[in-house]
Amino acid sequence: MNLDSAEIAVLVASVVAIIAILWYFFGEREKVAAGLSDTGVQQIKVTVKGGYSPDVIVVKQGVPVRLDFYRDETASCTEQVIFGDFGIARDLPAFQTTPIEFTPDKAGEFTFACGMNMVRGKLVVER
Ligand SMILES: [Cu+2]
Repeated sequence: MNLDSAEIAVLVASVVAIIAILWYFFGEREKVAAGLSDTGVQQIKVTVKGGYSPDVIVVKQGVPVRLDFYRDETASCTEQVIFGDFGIARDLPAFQTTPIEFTPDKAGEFTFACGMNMVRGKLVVER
């Protein structure tokens, strides 16, 4: 089989597109451990823009957590963030930092999401 350069270009573009799609759905998410502040609070900044960055946050059980959600957009989708497992629902005003503070009392993986459950992140609580 002989391929001319245009066919090769299409083939290469297709393979790149497929890899990009696989990466998008199955690639490693941005996993970040919260840092420990002087006051003993596990603190991390989360940027909200079409998603959460980082979207996998690792914390320790039984230590106070402070998640500083900075919402860098006005899209109504992300105007609320909900930690259902911890009974937290908070409005995130645009272009402001909204701290969410709680102490995770149980270990495991807990999803947090926008009010419509479309944009999601994961809080990993380690023992
Ligand atoms: Cu949404």
